[in-house]
Amino acid sequence: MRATAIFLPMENPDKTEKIVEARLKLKRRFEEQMANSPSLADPRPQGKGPQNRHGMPQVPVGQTVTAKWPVLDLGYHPNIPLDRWRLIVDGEVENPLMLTWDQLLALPQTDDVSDFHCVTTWSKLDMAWRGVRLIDLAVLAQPKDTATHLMCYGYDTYTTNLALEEALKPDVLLAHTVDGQPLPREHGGPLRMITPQLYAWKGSKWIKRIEFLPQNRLGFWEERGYSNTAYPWRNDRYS
Ligand SMILES: Nc1nc2c(c(=O)[nH]1)N[C@H]1C(S)=C(S)[C@@H](COP(=O)(O)O)O[C@H]1N2
Ligand SMILES: [Mo]
Repeated sequence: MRATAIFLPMENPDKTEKIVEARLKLKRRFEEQMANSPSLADPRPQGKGPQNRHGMPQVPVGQTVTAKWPVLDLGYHPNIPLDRWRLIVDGEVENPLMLTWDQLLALPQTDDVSDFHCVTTWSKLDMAWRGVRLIDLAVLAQPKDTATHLMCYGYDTYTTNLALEEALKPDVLLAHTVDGQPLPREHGGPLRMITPQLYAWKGSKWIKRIEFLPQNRLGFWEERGYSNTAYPWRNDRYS
């Protein structure tokens, strides 16, 4: 992997303006697709319970609410000391990035409460996350117009793919804190992605690299028969 120079917008006011422009452009490009996506606009979403903040039934079809937080992964929990931790953003972008932990924490931080739906049928509601919105990082890397998807890589060799209209939603976070505590290692700490509007396997624990792609490519579970799209309110588990 190439190690590339990174600039952070707060270090350079000229570039800040460019970033603001890039953010608007990116938002506009996916706005319509996002608004019409199944987890926001399905006319017949499947599930039960009161509505979630997007008007979907709180508990998607086939899911059971759990108070516990099960651990699900490939069985290897990488240990990444913060001084050696790096996050790479590359691929179909104008400005590839490699961030240190301090640089990640210097980016705008977002708090959000969202639900977590695991394809193995448990859902954990109202999880309080803190981290960096993926879109806030994406605008710094400036995805090219040809970018359509992402591949996310974990330090444990996991991969998972996402369409950009899902990945750039405002509730998709690179989270380092949950319920006010540092994200535990077994849940993907120091940093993981969360995708509240898709099944949770789309959020890589121990995230290490985000590669923008000019076309879709399948990740670890997607290659093994899991759905490409993973919409919880459509019972969209397998392909
Ligand atoms: N790096 C990595 N991320 C991963 C996985 C994995 O094996 N490795 N498993 C996925 C699956 S299948 C699920 S359900 C969630 C589980 O997250 P949790 O263990 O924090 O509940 O993480 C997802 N992200
Ligand atoms: Mo899973």
